[in-house]
Amino acid sequence: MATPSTTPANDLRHDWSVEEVEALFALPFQDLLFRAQQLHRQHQQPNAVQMSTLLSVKTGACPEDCAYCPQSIRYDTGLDREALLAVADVTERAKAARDAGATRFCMGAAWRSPKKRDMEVMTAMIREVRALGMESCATLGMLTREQAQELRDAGLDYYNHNIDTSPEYYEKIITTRDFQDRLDTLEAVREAGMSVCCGGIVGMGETVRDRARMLQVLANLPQHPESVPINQLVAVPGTPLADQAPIDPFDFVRTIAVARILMPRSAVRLSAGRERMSDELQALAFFAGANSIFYGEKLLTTGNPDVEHDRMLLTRLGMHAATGAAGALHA
Ligand code: SAM
Ligand code: DTB
Ligand code: SF4
Repeated sequence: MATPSTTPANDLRHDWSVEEVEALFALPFQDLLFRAQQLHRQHQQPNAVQMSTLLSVKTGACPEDCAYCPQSIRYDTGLDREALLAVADVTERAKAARDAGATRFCMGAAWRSPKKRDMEVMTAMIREVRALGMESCATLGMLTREQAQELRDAGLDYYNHNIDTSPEYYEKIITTRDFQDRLDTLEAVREAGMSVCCGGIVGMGETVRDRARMLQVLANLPQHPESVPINQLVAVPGTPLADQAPIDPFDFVRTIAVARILMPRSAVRLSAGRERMSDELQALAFFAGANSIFYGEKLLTTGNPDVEHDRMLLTRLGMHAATGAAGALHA
């Protein structure tokens, strides 16, 4: 097996074979974590954690059929549908997030893709978030090149668009769009000059090979995503994945470690699912190379640890909020 690059940024690999990635997953747990932590220390500040706060600016009634998602109109999850929030309300929430210590504000909308009128409101929200001195991020579904440019021109730093799983498992999870649609949007985001936030979900019944393929696709993109969210499925009653058995926590940590090894300069985010994780498991995920979290009581529609608890956790671990805006375009 080839040794992952450990030196200069321009020496990052984009040619991983799936067998190489599977071999990483198959390493003894301690060997894998040691290797990930070594790379982590070469490329990242070992005790800093980047904090993003999420806000669902348009909730529910999404026409897509993503099997994990409580916001799809096709599943009865008891979620109240909400219209697009007013700009002033979003500004207030962003300010509160900033005051609580978040450096990035991420706005999510349950759309297949934004419409013209939506774009006008979103660009206004992005300007407000930038004016607060925060990094901005949005996740609004598929984008055309023109829409990506419009968001960039409004000052959007990051666009989140996950590949979610392997190309092979994708059709078991989503039928209303295909894997290539996701890649096309990611390309449009890159071309517009924004930073890419792209990762996926584990614990949806996929195999280790699917996890390896998902990370292989991310690492072999022409440029690694600046931010790689690794979500653990939040199994929401009413969705097709409601009864999915949880992933073995060690396998979740392995996924983080392999992401760190494949994309040593990216921020790897310990994303959805933290509410179910012990402090000890989260510490292990940080050791494996996670250095970013969602910070705030809510993700989009489901819960997240409360901020006091997260602050305490970082303090107990001697970790701190990352300052500065690594990867940001307008820092
Ligand atoms: N509608 C847009 C889209 O799909 O790109 C943006 C919002 S969508 C909710 C953003 C991401 O949240 C999804 O791609 C998925 O990775 C993650 N997500 C949604 N529901 C989840 C769940 N129940 N558990 C874990 N991750 C979830
Ligand atoms: C990402 O990878 N995870 C976040 C964010 N990007 C948009 C969303 C998680 C959503 C979990 C389910 C919910 O709260 O609705
Ligand atoms: Fe809609 Fe996004 Fe949920 Fe899929 S993940 S149903 S596109 S909100």
